[in-house]
Amino acid sequence: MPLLSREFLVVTVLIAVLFPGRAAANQSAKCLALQNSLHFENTTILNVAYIAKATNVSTPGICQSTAPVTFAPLCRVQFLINTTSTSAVHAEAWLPDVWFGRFLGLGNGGLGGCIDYVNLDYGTQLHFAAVGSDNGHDGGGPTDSGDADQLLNHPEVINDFAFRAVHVEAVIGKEIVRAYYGTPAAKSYFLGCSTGGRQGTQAALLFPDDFDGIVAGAPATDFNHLTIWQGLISHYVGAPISPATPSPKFIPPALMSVVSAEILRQCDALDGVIDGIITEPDACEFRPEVIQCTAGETTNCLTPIQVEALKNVFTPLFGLDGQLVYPRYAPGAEADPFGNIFGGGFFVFSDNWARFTILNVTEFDFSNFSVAVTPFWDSINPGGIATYNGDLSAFRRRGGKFFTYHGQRDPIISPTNSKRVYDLISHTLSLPSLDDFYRLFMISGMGHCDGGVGPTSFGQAAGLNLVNTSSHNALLAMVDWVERGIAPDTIIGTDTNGSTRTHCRYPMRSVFNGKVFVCTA
Ligand SMILES: *[C@@H]1O[C@H](CO)[C@@H](O)[C@H](O)[C@H]1NC(C)=O
Ligand SMILES: *[C@@H]1O[C@H](CO)[C@@H](O)[C@H](O)[C@H]1NC(C)=O
Ligand SMILES: *[C@@H]1O[C@H](CO)[C@@H](O)[C@H](O)[C@H]1NC(C)=O
Ligand SMILES: *[C@@H]1O[C@H](CO)[C@@H](O)[C@H](O)[C@H]1NC(C)=O
Ligand SMILES: *[C@@H]1O[C@H](CO)[C@@H](O)[C@H](O)[C@H]1NC(C)=O
Ligand SMILES: *[C@@H]1O[C@H](CO)[C@@H](O)[C@H](O)[C@H]1NC(C)=O
Ligand SMILES: *[C@@H]1O[C@H](CO)[C@@H](O)[C@H](O)[C@H]1NC(C)=O
Ligand SMILES: *[C@@H]1O[C@H](CO)[C@@H](O)[C@H](O)[C@H]1NC(C)=O
Ligand SMILES: [Ca+2]
Repeated sequence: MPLLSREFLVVTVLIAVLFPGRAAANQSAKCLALQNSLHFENTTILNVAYIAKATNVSTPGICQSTAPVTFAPLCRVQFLINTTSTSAVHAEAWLPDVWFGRFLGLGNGGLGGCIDYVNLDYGTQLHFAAVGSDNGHDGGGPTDSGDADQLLNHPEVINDFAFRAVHVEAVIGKEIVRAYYGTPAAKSYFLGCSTGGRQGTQAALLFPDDFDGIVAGAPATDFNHLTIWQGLISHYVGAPISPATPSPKFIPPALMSVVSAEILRQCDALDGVIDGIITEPDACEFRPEVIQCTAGETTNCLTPIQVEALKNVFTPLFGLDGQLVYPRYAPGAEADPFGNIFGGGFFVFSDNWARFTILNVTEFDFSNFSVAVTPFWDSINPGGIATYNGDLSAFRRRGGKFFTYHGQRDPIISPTNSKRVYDLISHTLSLPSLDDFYRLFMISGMGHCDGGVGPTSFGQAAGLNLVNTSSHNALLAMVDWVERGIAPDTIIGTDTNGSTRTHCRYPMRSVFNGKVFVCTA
């Protein structure tokens, strides 16, 4: 089978270049014809529009009101898949005129709920036919929890969220691509982070044929345990509080900055460079006692209760049976503002997941929340959300490739958990190294999915410092791996000022050689 439909590609590009007006007119008519020509079971074509030039299009639902389309011309198909009589997935396919024969499925974030318009645009910029869905319910902007109340007493909506939306997005999305271009996509890819990283992992486990290459960042794997842990992290520091009666465990933001400065003082230099980046937080044994208040001291220091709270934060979470529930919080990550897990309230995703899918109630008092809930949560495991299973054998057997990455300064999902998942797969498959199909890149300094400190942009999503080479771009690296058998040994991150750093794949370590960081076994 040819890797790409090169003749098709060349013809399309030539027509576009030589006869832009004429090609556009034809392409537009061809696009609009999809409104009546597409017929798939349980699927309604809601709207079809040809977007001739860079523009802002309006979006349905409550997620965003407009989305930029910088890489036009493309054909936009909005559709609805009724997955059961009580659940439905809204989705969009963006089909660029200049198509390189590749399909791209996109993931979601948090407990949402939002079509990933930003990466629909990104995918089409790189000439993929890109498809995104709302994960089965509408909601989940950057500041809310994903309108997770739509999950309450709707087990089929939970199933869409936990495993089904990305699958139907791939199945129907590929059919739309085939119908529009007259040829199926030669290769299919997935791109997502956080919940999207979990969705990519779930796809590899449950639907190994859906994607040839999966780019899954900061995966929210072992989801129930993650959610218990996040709730407890917020609880350790004093949730819930009221402004009138703050918990004595609470660490106000100004004091938290003192904690972060002390963490850097104790651990920044461990990697040989004082640069605000703790290359390997697993090597940092932070001792909060060092800044405990001495007699008469009242400012910029911790009470014994606050010291205890921080010790809990930076200790792995064990269940009442002594088994590890979830790894510890990464020292240094508390400085990243994303998610505000130390804000004093019970962490919003934990609150919503508990109420709307585990307890099935609208109100709940989390004052006494504890790790003792773990067996009960495990027994419910809504929609099979856990996504903690090392058996990727079917995905590996069919030649699938998996690129995963995790910020070492991730403030809401422990980067150590991605190592734990790597080790789980390695044990389950009896493979000491997963290099032939699964590579995990630990990104020093990076927060949740992107940002943080230092060179942390490597094409993992739109809106970053995009460099269009596979050495610097995770999605293009994946294309090289799937289509040319060239696996990424490292991924090079770029900073806003253009400086770069080579990031290493686990279990290699990032070591300073006196001049730059290099990867060593
Ligand atoms: C599309 O192209 C064909 C062949 O080049 C031409 O005959 C036809 O008129 C074009 N259609 C439109 C709508 O421009
Ligand atoms: C899209 O909207 C943004 C923000 O309002 C604006 O800066 C940009 O110019 C718009 N782009 C186009 C192509 O209209
Ligand atoms: C499909 O889902 C939509 C949105 O939830 C709903 O309005 C419609 O009635 C559903 N159609 C069927 C046939 O169930
Ligand atoms: C269509 O939906 C029904 C349930 O509403 C389901 O049984 C059937 O398998 C679906 N068809 C496809 C092709 O997914
Ligand atoms: C990256 O590639 C895309 C698609 O070819 C192109 O539109 C974009 O300008 C390129 N960006 C850079 C920074 O080279
Ligand atoms: C909540 O509903 C789920 C089914 O969606 C059920 O398995 C679970 O036991 C319920 N929780 C409680 C506390 O009853
Ligand atoms: C939490 O535990 C305390 C001490 O056992 C008890 O007094 C209180 O009522 C509990 N609160 C809730 C909401 O269960
Ligand atoms: C970019 O910024 C970093 C951090 O501020 C600094 O260490 C580095 O020297 C800068 N690089 C360039 C090329 O300006
Ligand atoms: Ca350092």
